[in-house]
Amino acid sequence: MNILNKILAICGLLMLTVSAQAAAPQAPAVAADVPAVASEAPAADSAAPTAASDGSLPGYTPMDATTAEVVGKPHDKGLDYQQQYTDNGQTAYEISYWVNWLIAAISIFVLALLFWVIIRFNRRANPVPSKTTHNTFIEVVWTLVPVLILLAIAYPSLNLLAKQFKPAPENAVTIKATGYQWYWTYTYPDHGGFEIVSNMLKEEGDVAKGERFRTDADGPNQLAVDNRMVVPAGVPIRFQTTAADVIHSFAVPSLWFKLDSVPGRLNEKALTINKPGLYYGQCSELCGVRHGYMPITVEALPPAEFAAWVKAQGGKMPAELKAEADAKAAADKAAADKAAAEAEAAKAAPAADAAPAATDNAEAADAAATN
Ligand SMILES: [Cu+2]
Repeated sequence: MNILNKILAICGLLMLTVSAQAAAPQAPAVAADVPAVASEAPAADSAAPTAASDGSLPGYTPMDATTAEVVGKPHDKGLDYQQQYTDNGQTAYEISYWVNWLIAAISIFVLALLFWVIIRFNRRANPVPSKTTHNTFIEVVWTLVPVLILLAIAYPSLNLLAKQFKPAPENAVTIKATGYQWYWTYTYPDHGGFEIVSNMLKEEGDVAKGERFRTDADGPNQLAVDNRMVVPAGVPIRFQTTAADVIHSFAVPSLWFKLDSVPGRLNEKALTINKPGLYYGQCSELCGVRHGYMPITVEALPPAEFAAWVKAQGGKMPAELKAEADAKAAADKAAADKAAAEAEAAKAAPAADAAPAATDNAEAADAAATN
């Protein structure tokens, strides 16, 4: 990244810092007073197989953050946007850079004009000013050029907007994130509907003896979680989010999105993650005292490994579920056919049925009389 982009990034950063300080000066102190236990959710779904202390399950080992492709964690001298791992993110990243360049060029041009006017046309240098009030050529230019510039920005922007609103294809994998005060749960409706509860991992000194704490393999401090949102890479995902209590916001900058999680609403977004890896994010809507302690870890796995993880969680792949549903439908149909055939047979021989029914009625009358 060159000097100009760095300057722009520093200005942006300064503005952000100022507004963040104004908005939440006390946040960490308040959060530290609150007993951490209050936010704890049950560690895992009861239907899922029991996880080992490092979160591993039979058939699945969590991706190691010290060796895997890791995005979204802070690093030294990081000023740029996070690297992008979706097609839309990549496009948006490029548009942003292009527009930043354009803004810089226009600013420099206007500044140069100002200096030129100050130096060339001050009272001393230009004692007799021109009385010119109109110049058709210049007026046409300063109207047309801005229009062309705006069109050049609008076309790719609207194109990107349209792509971002494009719904997920029919065969996309549905994953639903629900925000709670203060953790996330991830549900997999296409894979049997199991649910993962995801809490931030605490540091070694902050947990009771025997409790799981964060290691470098889990990820950075305050970003690592006990159970990650595992997704397939290179496959379209229909990501949905909602909340159970207050408004949260699911944000993963390296996947170029932030989607509000609103109680009673289901917000949806289509995305395809281009590469396996670990993607970190955080809740991005002030949602209470522990708002800063509900991070997001997305683990994108190659589809075969994702299938193994689903199995390890006690879930089933859509093809398996479909085969089961088909088999059940076939069995139900066979049973219904059999019942219909029996009814048909009964209708054909009504005398045979009538006799036992009469006996039953006689027995019932006898019983009533005795009582
Ligand atoms: Cu939140």
